[in-house]
Amino acid sequence: MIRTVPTQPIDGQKPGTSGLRKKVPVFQQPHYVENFVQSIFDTLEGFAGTTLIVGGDGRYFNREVVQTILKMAAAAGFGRVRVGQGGLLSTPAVSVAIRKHQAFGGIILSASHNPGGPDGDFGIKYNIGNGGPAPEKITDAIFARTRSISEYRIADVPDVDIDSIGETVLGDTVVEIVDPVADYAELMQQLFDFEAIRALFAGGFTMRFDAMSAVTGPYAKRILEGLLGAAPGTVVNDTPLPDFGGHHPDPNPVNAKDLYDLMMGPDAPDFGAASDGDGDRNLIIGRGIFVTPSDSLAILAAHAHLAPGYAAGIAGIARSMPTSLAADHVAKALGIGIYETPTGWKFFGNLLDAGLATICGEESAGTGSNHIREKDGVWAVLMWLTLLSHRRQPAIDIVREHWARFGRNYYSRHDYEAVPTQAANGVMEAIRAQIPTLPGQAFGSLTVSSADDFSYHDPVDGSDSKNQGLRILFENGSRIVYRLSGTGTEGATLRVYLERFEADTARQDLDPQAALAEVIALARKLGAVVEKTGMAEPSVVT
Ligand code: G16
Repeated sequence: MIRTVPTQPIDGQKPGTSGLRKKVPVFQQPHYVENFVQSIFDTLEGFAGTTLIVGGDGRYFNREVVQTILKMAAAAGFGRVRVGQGGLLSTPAVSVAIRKHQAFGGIILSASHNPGGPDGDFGIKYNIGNGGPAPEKITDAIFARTRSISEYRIADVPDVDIDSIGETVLGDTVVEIVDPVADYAELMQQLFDFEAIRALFAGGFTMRFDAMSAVTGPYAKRILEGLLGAAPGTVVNDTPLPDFGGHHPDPNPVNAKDLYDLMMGPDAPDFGAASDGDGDRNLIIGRGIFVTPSDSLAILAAHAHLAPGYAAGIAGIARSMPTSLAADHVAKALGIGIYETPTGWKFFGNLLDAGLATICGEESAGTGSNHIREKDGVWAVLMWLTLLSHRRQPAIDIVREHWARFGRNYYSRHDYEAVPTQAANGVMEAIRAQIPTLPGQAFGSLTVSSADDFSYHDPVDGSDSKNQGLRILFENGSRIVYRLSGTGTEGATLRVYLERFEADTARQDLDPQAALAEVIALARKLGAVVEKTGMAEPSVVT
């Protein structure tokens, strides 16, 4: 009943920042999915008879690929495969399940915040036994295998009914269709004081959670409206759709514009939040204030002890290099470690496993902790609700008090999307060439204190990651970072990260773009961004 199918290597199956991401039609080519999945299995050792977790964000092609993986996992000799009902599992829920059920690993089908549908994006990620994304040495090995693969193995069996909870036997493998929310909701109840949050809602606190027609709908509905008593209708766009209802499920003020406009308007509820395609990102908006992911990380780290799961305090904070320095001020005040890693959640895994960091975050709307090994959108919302239930203050006051105590790191990211790869590389090369001569130079009020091509030495396993972004630091605490995205699927995306520190409370309420104007102008000039990309303005400003 197991069929061995001859195949040939297919070009370009190199995992990026977060798994293999391509357009749907690329994944639909004959053998494309099978080659990649077999390459994952060929790279792993010692999984015979163990458990594999499988699920995705429900995007177009999710259901078909789940079936392929089930048949290939059976052929490969896994003992049990746990699949979310309907093929759904959020990325954090996969991480929870791997850890809770001591699974060998998990496969997540998602292209995260990228649009879905027949012409949209699809993706496959492999997570290891600690619940986190496979580290580079594994993704490199998977890629190497895709270049030499000559056959794959698949069980010749009918499709499994993935919509009904229960077990099916495929040869020696048990396929178990499970409630996608149960394990996740159970863990959240261990970490947070649900009674306290329930009391907040019972007191008339109002909220909108926009699930963006993606995977967090069922999670948010069950937890917020079901377990915490938020008013019915609090969770909107709560049904995961294959094309996300035509939305771009990237929770930022641009793509979650309805939520943003509501929160800035006269009828705003007390609190607003959104999550992305696969449920690992978060957007936090108070009435009248968008909280940048970098500020959110700093604020949550400063208050984590309020949640029962973190009552003993936190060991350290880790942030990706382009994330603002706001968290560093908190770490300093708390006397705990701060770790600066390359972009990519996988770099936090070792720090969390070793107990060096407890809370992690990224400017790209990711926040999380040692409860799993992924960033976690609903977790971030529950952290904020914990804080709001204790402080009983509007979010905007909490943010302003934070700035008054620690200073404000004005922050913005300018994305130049779908730029020809050569042009994007041209900007990077232009900056790289200037790095040796920049320190000491003054540009208006900005004097360069240092500039480098960021590289990371992992303090736990000793590995080194080079070329992780170009950074220019200024004497007044301002910073410019240039990086090429590792998650785009069209041309290149140039990201320019802009930051300025403001300690004076009288000047902490400016519009960020105005506050950053000098830094923005210099960043464009140094990289000759307009000339090289041909774009007068960035495509997305957040
Ligand atoms: C992924 C990674 C994140 C990273 C983000 C943006 O998030 O897991 O660590 O910050 O991509 O990466 P880039 O700047 O290279 O596009 P997700 O939510 O897409 O899995």
